[in-house]
Amino acid sequence: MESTSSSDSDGVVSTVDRIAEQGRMPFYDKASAENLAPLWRVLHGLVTEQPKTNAVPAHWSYPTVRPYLMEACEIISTEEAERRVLVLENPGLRGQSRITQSLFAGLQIILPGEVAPAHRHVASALRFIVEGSGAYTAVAGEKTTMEAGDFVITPSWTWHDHGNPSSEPMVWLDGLDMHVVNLMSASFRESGGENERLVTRAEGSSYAEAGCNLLPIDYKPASETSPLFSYPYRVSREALYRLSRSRDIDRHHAYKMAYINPVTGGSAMPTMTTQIQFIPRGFTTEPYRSTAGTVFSVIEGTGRAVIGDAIFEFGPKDHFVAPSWTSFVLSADEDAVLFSYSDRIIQEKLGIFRELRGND
Ligand code: 1HN
Repeated sequence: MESTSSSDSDGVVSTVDRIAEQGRMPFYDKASAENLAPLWRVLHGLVTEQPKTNAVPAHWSYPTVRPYLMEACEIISTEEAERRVLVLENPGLRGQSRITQSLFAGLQIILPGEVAPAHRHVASALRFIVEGSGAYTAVAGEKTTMEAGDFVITPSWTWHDHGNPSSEPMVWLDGLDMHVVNLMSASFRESGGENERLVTRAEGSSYAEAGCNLLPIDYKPASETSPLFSYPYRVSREALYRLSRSRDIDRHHAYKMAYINPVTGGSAMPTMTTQIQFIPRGFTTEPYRSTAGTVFSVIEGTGRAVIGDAIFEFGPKDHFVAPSWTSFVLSADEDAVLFSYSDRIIQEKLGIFRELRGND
């Protein structure tokens, strides 16, 4: 083998290799002083044979998490926190605010009467509503009132604030792509004042313009992100149940649909793939893995997620994560509906997405 690596395929460094490497140390030291480093010492760690990630399968049960959200409300206001969010930290990536290598996930709670001030950032955000109804988010001057199961988008660099005029706390999952933005050192953020909170369009304007398979004849997209910034649960749920009556079940995904941008037919968001699936009671999917680590939010039902070596019993409002290239199966004890998001769309645009159905 004409490998330049100093270890064999089992990572065992031979005595001969070690002595040779000792002899090269003066060169390494000299080169280092000129900001030069030998690739051959790091090559196989940089270009791995298979996807490698420190992210591990993980599960956040809502009955465990909810008291922490409530306690967070006692120790800090939304005003002081700006956004009162508990980050879902992958246990293999602690301290990095990552649920996978590329994705952020957090649970945000907003109490009755609270307002989260306007700001904007290059990072795109998705909200998936976990609990409550009647709070709103305002995006680019248009309010949308949210309820559990709704999927709401904050496109890159749009002003957004949230408020809860209802009488119940509201909790949602925040998914953001800021680790991708930061990878490319492309982040900007601004805080807003009163002007940025002004509502300039009637609630429902976006839906009227783009939500009915019709578009105004002079329609010009503002960005690559879907102009529909709210996808109500009652619509998505109905679509899933209708699909389950019109199609054969998919062995690996049961009934799964992607949220789309109605203008392009492509992904609703340019940086995060967002999907919803229905797994009928008693069904178990066959093993599946992809290079897109995926975050799941359980809307309805109970069941089991086997992700790599981990087994999670899930119920409504739970969250779990399947890291890149880790095989998983999902089973439902009761009819289950799951929302999920990943960086798949970025990988597809770069031509690097891979998936595997079944075990190898
Ligand atoms: C953010 O702006 C929101 O606008 C939520 O509600 C979560 C996490 C990290 C960075 C910005 C929001 C966020 C966030």
